[in-house]
Amino acid sequence: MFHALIKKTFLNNLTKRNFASISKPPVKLNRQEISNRQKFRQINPPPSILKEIEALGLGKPRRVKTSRFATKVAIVGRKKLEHTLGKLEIPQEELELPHLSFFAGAKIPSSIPPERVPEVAFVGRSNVGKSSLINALADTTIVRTSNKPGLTRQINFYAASRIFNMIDMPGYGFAYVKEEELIQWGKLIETYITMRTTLKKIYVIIDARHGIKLADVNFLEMLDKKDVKFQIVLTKCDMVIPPDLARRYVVVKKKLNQYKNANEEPLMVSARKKAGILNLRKEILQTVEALEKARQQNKALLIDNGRKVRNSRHSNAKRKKRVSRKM
Ligand SMILES: Nc1nc2c(ncn2[C@@H]2O[C@H](COP(=O)(O)OP(=O)(O)OP(=O)(O)O)[C@@H](O)[C@H]2O)c(=O)[nH]1
Ligand SMILES: [Mg+2]
Repeated sequence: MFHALIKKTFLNNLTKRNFASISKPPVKLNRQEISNRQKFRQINPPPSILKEIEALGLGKPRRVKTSRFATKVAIVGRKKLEHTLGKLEIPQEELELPHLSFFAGAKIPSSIPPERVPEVAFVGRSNVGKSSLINALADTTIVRTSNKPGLTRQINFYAASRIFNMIDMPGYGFAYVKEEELIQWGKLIETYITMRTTLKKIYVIIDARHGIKLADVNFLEMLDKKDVKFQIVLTKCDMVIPPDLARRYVVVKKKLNQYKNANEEPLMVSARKKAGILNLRKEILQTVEALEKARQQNKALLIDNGRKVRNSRHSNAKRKKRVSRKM
């Protein structure tokens, strides 16, 4: 009797739970999600963007199954695309940034260092890849990065050979920090942005997989209010397949129309693959008015390397001659 009662209540609970799960609202949410994705997939990006993505080596290669046990990495339709778009090459200038060194960290507005040279700052949601991008740009590893969000907890100032500064900011929209600390970060970032007269531009880093999120919108609105120029940079582009990356570019570019201080064209990069980095380097050098200096330094470097190569070849030839004479 007791057994039968337990069985009955168990069955009752089971059916109740089943009904509960059937009548749950997430089904509606799912439909919404699907339709958003469908809308995204319906975007037809212009061929010039696809060409740029392919030529810069951005975008995740699709894995194509070749046999039951092996997979071959290939960019699907690459040949077809090459056929329709022509040769996939975009000339890029081989530029290097000056040597980077850390010189100050600020947790409170009073510890922000005095203004000296032009500055560019990197801002974005936590864990989006700001610190990794600075490393890739300056071809260094001095900026600390982590796969856990919330690593950079102060404004870090890096000097690029006393010509300009690169600033690594703490991420916004990070949920696992005490509210007090979040408010403190917010104040710190806002003070720096509004007071700094040497700040030339803010690079707002956006994850190419997710696009512009609510936390980004709030930040961009603040930049517009404070009249600060900014450039959107889509990063982690190695994690999105080329057609979706092109669609993301289209969506982000359209959203930028509503901000008066935004550069019209978003840039696309991958810090991991070092793709699109040369374009961003050029943009930064132009912003801090150091492009000509960098060009001259690069020329000098090229000439130096050329001499070294010629000298070593020369000495190799001499050595060979000496050896053959001895023989
Ligand atoms: N695949 C890929 N991963 C990246 C790229 N850039 C950064 N990452 C990874 O993303 C994670 C976060 O990178 P960080 O540079 O520390 O990000 P952050 O924005 O400085 O993070 P916070 O300082 O916590 O705000 C690390 O695991 C990086 O290796 C990229 O271009 N491609
Ligand atoms: Mg960081």
